[in-house]
Amino acid sequence: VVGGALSTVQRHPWMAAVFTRRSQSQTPVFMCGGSLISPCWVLTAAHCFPRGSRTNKNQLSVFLGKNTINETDLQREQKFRVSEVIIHEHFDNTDGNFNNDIALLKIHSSNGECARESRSVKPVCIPDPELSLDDGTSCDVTGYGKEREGSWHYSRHLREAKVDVLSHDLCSSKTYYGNMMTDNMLCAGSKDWSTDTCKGDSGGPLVCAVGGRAFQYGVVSWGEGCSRELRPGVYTKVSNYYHWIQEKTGLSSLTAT
Ligand code: 4AZ
Repeated sequence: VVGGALSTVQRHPWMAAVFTRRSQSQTPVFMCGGSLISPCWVLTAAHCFPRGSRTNKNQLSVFLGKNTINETDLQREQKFRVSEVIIHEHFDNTDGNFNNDIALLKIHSSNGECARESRSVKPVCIPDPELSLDDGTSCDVTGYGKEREGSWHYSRHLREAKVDVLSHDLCSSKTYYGNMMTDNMLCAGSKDWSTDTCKGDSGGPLVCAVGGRAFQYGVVSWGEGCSRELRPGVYTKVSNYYHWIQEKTGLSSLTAT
């Protein structure tokens, strides 16, 4: 996250951190963000799992309640294995096309349980296609990604920033992203281009308050650089996938909070 502030999982208790290890013996390395949408399911980005290489579910682990990437906080953290990786069947980024950049992870702990709700762990609501979002709405992005485009490393701590949702017409205008924007994407930035998501934030949530509840409207997907003028962050438009999420998870209600 660029231009944001230090955050905590207590403020964003749906925040998930996805790790992978290249071989059985190696220690897990941070890979992507994600969000808890029900006790057993984490939403993330499809492009986090390039061509099967990191799709091996046995190599993945998911942490909830994590404030700092390289530290373990036994008080707050919950650690999970992944029993299913569901990548959207129409995700295909062979030519840098990020349409349908969405994936689901089914999680279970070493004793077979799903997430336990606490002050640091709580699912976010998913908006149904009817719950539209007004252009200009201010939303929160959170992640453990880079704090500047040119940074050599990710942030060690969870960070947050505010971004405004921009109209689809503006995002798909020639001076912005033109036809790279599909109807399954939304873009968001700040008026002075000072805040944005960045490398390492992928898969994490863009969350907007509607009627006093936190709804996840976006999954961090792509953008040209970070915090560049006329180059807002692009997010998978989660409400378009409400029925897909229902179908894949078997959950009837996605408004748990
Ligand atoms: C990335 O490479 C990435 N500024 C994520 C978000 C954005 C750009 C790049 C948006 O994962």
